[in-house]
Amino acid sequence: MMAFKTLGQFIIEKQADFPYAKGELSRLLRDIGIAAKIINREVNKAGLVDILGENGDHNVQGEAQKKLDVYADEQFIEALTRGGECCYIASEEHEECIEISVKNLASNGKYMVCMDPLDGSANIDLNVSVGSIFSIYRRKILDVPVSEEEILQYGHEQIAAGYVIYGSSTMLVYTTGKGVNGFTLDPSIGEFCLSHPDMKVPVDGKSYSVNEGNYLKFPQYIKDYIKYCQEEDSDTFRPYTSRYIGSMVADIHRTLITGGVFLYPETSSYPNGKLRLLYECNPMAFIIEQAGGKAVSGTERVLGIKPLSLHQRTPIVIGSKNMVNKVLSFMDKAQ
Ligand code: AHM
Ligand code: MG
Repeated sequence: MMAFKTLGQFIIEKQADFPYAKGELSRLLRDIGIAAKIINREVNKAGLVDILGENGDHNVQGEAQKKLDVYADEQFIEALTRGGECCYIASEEHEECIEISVKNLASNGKYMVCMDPLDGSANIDLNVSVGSIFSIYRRKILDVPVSEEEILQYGHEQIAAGYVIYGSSTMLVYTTGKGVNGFTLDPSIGEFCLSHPDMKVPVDGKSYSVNEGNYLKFPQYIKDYIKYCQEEDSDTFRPYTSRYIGSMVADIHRTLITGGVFLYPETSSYPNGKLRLLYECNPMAFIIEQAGGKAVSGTERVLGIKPLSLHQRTPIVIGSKNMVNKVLSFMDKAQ
């Protein structure tokens, strides 16, 4: 029989990497893994039961919310509440943070979680991959009540981050700042098993990923870069392939494995980009950087942006280091 390592075993083995950890972070990651399995079960049977379609509610961005978004959000909140390690949750689905605390401050959880419980929700009805994204921060001072200001930490202060992709197979990929590891769900035993140890994003790639429908709304340097991708040059393997799924998790997952660049730049309709800093861009930037890639918002490193509000957006260019640098060179030329 082949030896395999489950997510639970791996997390326990890695606990020693954290000098301050008493097992709480490990338990928190394990709880997220459990929520992911429950959401996966529901995503997989989504076509079979009456769970698809609009719920009638709208999330804080005014976008129509699907029932599965609500379900995923509830599952994460329940798992994090039950675990007791997390005291504060910022979710794409809630305007304000959710506080999980008891009166005795000393026994409150030390961790705060930012999450997009079901990213790529426009793809749910279409049997196209969707995902969940999470980001974990540690409280800096424990003996005061937790506040929104506290969760607005720099991305480089993340303790851990990860995503789950509900695709042709379901995978959980995460980092705690010591490389990136990927686990594939084996449905026959209901366990995430280590399948992609120490993931590295290739330093160069041959594909670019951007919603080209927005072309006319892009800044000139992005238009110039897209033109560069489409030009023929055998030395640099151009023209590059264009790949855009419209689920950030799926587009980043491909970028992580095969290399490439993913762009959601500022547009005339979204002057700050579309994607959210706290629970989309920061966790993905942490993972990609840990895998040897690069993530910028333009001139700035994504992980170096000071968040000012929970649902803040940022432009993002992320992926293979050389490709991101090439985009930056077009930006330099434009200035
Ligand atoms: P969501 O969190 O409401 O699902 O929106 C985020 C998604 C990302 O997954 C994806 O990269 C992007 O929106 C696609 O946007 P667009 O349709 O503008 O290309
Ligand atoms: Mg999202």
